[in-house]
Amino acid sequence: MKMSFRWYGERDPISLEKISQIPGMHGIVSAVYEVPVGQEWPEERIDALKSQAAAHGLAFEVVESVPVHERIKMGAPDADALIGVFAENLRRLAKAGVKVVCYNFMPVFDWLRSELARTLPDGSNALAYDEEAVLKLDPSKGDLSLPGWDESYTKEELRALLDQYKNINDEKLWENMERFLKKVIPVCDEAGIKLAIHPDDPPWSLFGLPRIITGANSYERLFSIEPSDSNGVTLCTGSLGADPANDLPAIIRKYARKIHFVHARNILITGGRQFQESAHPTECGSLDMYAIIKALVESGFDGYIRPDHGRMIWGETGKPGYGLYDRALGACYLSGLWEGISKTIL
Ligand code: DNO
Repeated sequence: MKMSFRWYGERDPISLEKISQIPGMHGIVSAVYEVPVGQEWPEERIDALKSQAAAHGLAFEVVESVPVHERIKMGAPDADALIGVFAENLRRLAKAGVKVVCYNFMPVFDWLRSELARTLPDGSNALAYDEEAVLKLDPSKGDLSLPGWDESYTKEELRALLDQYKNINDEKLWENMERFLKKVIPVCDEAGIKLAIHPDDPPWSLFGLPRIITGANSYERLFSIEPSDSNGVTLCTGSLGADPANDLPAIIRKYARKIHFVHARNILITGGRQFQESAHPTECGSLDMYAIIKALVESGFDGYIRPDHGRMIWGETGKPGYGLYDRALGACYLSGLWEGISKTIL
């Protein structure tokens, strides 16, 4: 297991020095965030990330994310050219020593929450999701401002995009994904990259948009498109776990070979389609983090793992979900679980 930490590049208020001081930290998870989606990443920018990380004793072997252009997801006429750009970025990343590339196939929105800073009884705050509140929002009116997704759309562009998706149902989105995977997985096989799709978050459809990576059934279909292990997943416990039907330890045991990257976070389910992000330990949320880590250890997982979506504690402010303190505590807790479990059972 290689413990990692997301770093948003030079604009990230959390320095590489601070990340390197977290015990047991192997490397960073980053990306060339400043290049617009659909364009090639300059090799100098990739190399710069690598050498910045190395200067702090950190590896740069995981990219999150190479974004998939909406026109690829829509199956537009220029999709093939855009898939070509995606593939070229994979080749360049492989050349710089990157091993795993995370991506997602969620139309328009990435992860979605109704609150970015819900105050918790202990005075900390966390991201929260309440379906009723989300459905009252009208994204085309600019009601939504989320830290996870591309905020560069104007209201008009967003409205046009939502309109274009009106003709795309789950089946069509699967077809477009198939077209994408058939082209990029052979490139991954050749270059030595493991592609790792992030599940939809939350794992169900919203605003009438199709969403297809939601649980074990989606994984069956995904792997049947391209059986190569390069066609793998980012197992995000908090995303899949928001749907109690997803038995995470069972999913891990069944698809271990396909899991290249883990986002290990806990959530507290507060009602039907309602949850808030909690601290990482089992006792703080609804997910059994011990059982999740045990399943990974017992399956021989030796990929990358990172804490995810910390609360804001000790007065910290910053990018919601991506402060230093709670994620650092999470990393230590996960490493502790890992050591305890592996020394007991192996
Ligand atoms: C949220 C993240 C997601 C993730 C992308 C992967 O915190 O887990 O934004 O990076 O969905 O493509």
